[in-house]
Amino acid sequence: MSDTIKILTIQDISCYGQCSITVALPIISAFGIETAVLPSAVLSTHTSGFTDYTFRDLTEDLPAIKEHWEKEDIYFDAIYTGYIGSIKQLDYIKDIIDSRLKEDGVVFVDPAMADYGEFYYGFDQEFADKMGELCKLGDYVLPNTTEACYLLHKEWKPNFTKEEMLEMAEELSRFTKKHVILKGDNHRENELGMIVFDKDDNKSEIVYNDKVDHLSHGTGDVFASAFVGSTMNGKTPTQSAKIAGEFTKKAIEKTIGDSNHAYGVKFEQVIPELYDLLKSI
Ligand code: PXL
Repeated sequence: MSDTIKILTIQDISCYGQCSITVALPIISAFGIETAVLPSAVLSTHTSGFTDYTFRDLTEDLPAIKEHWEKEDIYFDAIYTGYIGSIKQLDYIKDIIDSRLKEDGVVFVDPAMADYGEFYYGFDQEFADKMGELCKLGDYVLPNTTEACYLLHKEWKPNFTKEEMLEMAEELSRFTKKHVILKGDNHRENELGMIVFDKDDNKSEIVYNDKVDHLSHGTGDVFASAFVGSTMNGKTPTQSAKIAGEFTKKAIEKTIGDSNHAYGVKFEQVIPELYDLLKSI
């Protein structure tokens, strides 16, 4: 695995709950990649499934951190954004990409703002439209179907046909520079699909992993982190989608049956398998 790549991830710290930075930092590091973090907010827990969580908005820290990095001449090979703490941060993040990404650097945008047909608490259509502007800077954009529908101003439904998924991925091409990875293709009974759309060729491929019948939080972050790690290790988008999908599936499997674990997934227990997974695909 690579030992020279440096990436920055911008998303929240949910102190408890296995999502965002507490997932991205260990997973991307396990791929042999130096991972810097820029927290968009600090919360006591994530916002789904918990109540009365604390929320410290770090919006106004972003420009000062960027300025310090400019003085220190710190640059990144890739920037990966996830859950963002405020609409204003989307402008600050564009400035950080402009200023701190190497010339041939790549941008991953996970528009982490919604799932199962609804916005996470605090997000709305105005935020989604502005998130769409950030997506346009992305080389890889990784929405689930709910986020895709908000980006496209389309009605969400729990099940889309294969043709509808392929059409939606193509429509999302205006929200990426190169690739869309549209998650949540569930038209097959036993397999979960992802549409991997390549804007240059105007072509889609569908990558399938075995379905596991369990709902967990933070799986989008686990998937995106493994996708970033695989891609930065030279894998193609379809290979990275397969690796990230397998990794996420295995993490969910480790979690099933533990009634005290109704938040994130036990991805830590799959990290030892990462090297073999990366080699085998
Ligand atoms: O996993 C997405 C996520 C990230 N961060 C926070 C969240 C959520 C989803 O609910 O609440 C704070």
